[in-house]
Amino acid sequence: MSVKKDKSESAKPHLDDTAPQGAPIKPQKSVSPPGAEPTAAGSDKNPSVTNTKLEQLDAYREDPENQALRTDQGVKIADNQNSLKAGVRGSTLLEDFILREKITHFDHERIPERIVHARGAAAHGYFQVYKSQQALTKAGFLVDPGLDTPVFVRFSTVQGSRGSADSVRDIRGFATKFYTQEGNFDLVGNNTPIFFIQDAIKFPDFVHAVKPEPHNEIPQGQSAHDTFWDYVSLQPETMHNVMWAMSDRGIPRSYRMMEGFGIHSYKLINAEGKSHFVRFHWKPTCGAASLIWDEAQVLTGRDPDFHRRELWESIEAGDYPEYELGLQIIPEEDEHKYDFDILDPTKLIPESLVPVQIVGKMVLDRNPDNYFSETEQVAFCPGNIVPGLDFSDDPLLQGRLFSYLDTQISRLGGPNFHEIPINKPVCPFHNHQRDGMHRMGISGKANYEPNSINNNWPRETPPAKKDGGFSTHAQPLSGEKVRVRSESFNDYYSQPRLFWLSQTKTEQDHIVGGFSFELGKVVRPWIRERVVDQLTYIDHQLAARVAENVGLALTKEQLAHPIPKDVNGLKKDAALSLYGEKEHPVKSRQVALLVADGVCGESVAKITAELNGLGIHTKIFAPRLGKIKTLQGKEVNADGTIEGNPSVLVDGVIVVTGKESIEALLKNGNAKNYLLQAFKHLKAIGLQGEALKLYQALPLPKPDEGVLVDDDAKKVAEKFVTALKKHRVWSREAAAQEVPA
Ligand code: HDE
Repeated sequence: MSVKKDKSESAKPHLDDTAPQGAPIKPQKSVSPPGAEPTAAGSDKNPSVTNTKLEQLDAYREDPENQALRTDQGVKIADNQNSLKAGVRGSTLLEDFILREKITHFDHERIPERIVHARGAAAHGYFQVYKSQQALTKAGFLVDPGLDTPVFVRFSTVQGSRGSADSVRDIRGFATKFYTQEGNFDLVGNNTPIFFIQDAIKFPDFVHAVKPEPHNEIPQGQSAHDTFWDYVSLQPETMHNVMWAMSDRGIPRSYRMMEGFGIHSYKLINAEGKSHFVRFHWKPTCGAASLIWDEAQVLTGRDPDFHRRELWESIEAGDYPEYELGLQIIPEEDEHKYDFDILDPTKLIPESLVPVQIVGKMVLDRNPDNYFSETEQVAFCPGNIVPGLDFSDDPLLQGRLFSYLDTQISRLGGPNFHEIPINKPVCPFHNHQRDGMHRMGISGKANYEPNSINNNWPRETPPAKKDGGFSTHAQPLSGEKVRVRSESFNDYYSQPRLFWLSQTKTEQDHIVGGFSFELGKVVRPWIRERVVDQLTYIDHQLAARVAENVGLALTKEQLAHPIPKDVNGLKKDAALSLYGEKEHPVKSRQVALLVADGVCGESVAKITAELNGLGIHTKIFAPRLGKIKTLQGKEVNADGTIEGNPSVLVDGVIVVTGKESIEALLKNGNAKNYLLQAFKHLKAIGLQGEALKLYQALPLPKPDEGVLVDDDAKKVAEKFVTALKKHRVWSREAAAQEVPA
């Protein structure tokens, strides 16, 4: 782990205004537009961004420059084009060791994909605590603000295979490996604060139900099918997480605009041995935001790598994704204070009951060099913790402690996967585990303990306030050995109702839409009926609206189902809503400028400067690539074609004035479709001067509050930014339904 040396004022950057005063956080490097240059491996593109983990990986990086092509045994190869044959047109000889080695290796290139979370993308970075949390924990990475702890973070979808699309409706994984000085800590979370089931023994059932159906392996990357909804309707504990999945949380705008949650209650243990329960949160500094459902579906075809690409390109551009670590702390004596059980992973702890304390920041500042070596081979295990942390008795977490280590053994081919470079701790590790497939380390003479032939090395370290051995928190236990579910886990509906009531009207509409779409794909009518029945226990209006959309009506008995009680007196919790009245940060948003020959170049420059000044990325798209002639007789460079960069890839669009340019765009179907889709997906549309004509030529309603019209370039940009801060033009939703894009 590297120790930050520069604590000077200049190390405190303007971009870190979210950090408390005095927090020593690294400055970001200057930003260039994402995707502006060819992409490259992280070490080529960002060699100056490094940390102890990346330095450790340097030892394994291969550099083939000026090197001869050789076999795996080091023999130089003279001909890599032709196999060895018996005569010029004869059969291939078994003797050809070069061919056999090459083909054999190729034949074994694939490893099993992850059973869940197979599709993912990852990045390197670092974590720094703002202020010592020593009152709560002795874990060094949470105590010493002078340390930047290397991290590797993998984001994922759950249901789809490795090649599935990014923008599907699904839960997202958010797994962080902290390479601390005291060993690896893996915080393997999701983008929702709760899970579908309460007990690990149900996980295989749940996953079988959500994965593609067994007979035809349909559908890919979606829960919209019979077996998922059959299971959900029969297992009401799933309803809370299902509500989140059907909401906009199920279709995040990007990984950098997504919250992360450790879900389970863990424990923090301080140097005096005192324990507090904790729930971990990641809060993105860009704010959390989502896609629109139609947009998400279009994106699966237009750019299946949408989230992966955005993550990669932002890091290359130097616009690093950042997340603050938040803790919800529950003193041990408050364990039973709530209407729900804090050991139940289907329950969140409302932030208005236990506020999230922001304690540090994680910055993702370097891309991997090799997808397979790093992103695919990284092995997260919730069982990887360090002194100062401990597990709770959450029965889902307890099962996970077993499952992850176990799954890596078949996925990565043996018990030595911790020796794969990406998985290795950055601190030394020695023990008496020996042999097994793919053993890399060359171990010393004694392979047992105690021993006298090597002076009993490596030796145990007793627990200590600092740098001690791991000791499990001494938790008093009582009770009988039983196979039961605690009664305190029984309320399945109060929290889904709290979630529902905390949403804006727009968000509620989207939840109704989510359920209706998915149930619309369910073929067996009794499954649809049972899901609607479940919803009546959460909220009658929600159930009635979904019922209507799937051709059902609520019965008298269903309308008599009791309304669940408030959660600790709470009817709403603002933190559960993505949108509310919140203003969204505009930094890192992507905006398209549509141009053609004859565009006003001065306007392009002014709009670009205005937006870039706020950290917004702009791209110029035209009917063709190359230099576009401006009104002023100069040229602007097109970053891409309108056809190849449709509006679903950006957060908003500005059409720049210029008589000839607009006339050309009026003849361009892709440009017209750009505005139609931007309108349909509730995006801000800037129309400068002549550009209004393009809008007026389309079957669109009169400009609304999200269609910003002005002759002046600077003014149109300013108005546009005001609309962008709302993320979407929510007031347009009804009108957008009628747009046939
Ligand atoms: Fe996982 N989960 N899970 N899970 N999970 C896996 O481990 C499992 C659960 C999560 O980017 C697998 O290495 C069981 C909750 C993420 O590599 C597997 C149970 C949460 C990732 C597995 C759960 C998660 C996984 C598949 C119930 C959120 C991807 C491959 C007891 C807190 C990590 C692998 C990555 C991956 C098992 C429940 C999140 C099969 C048995 C709850 C983010 O071991």
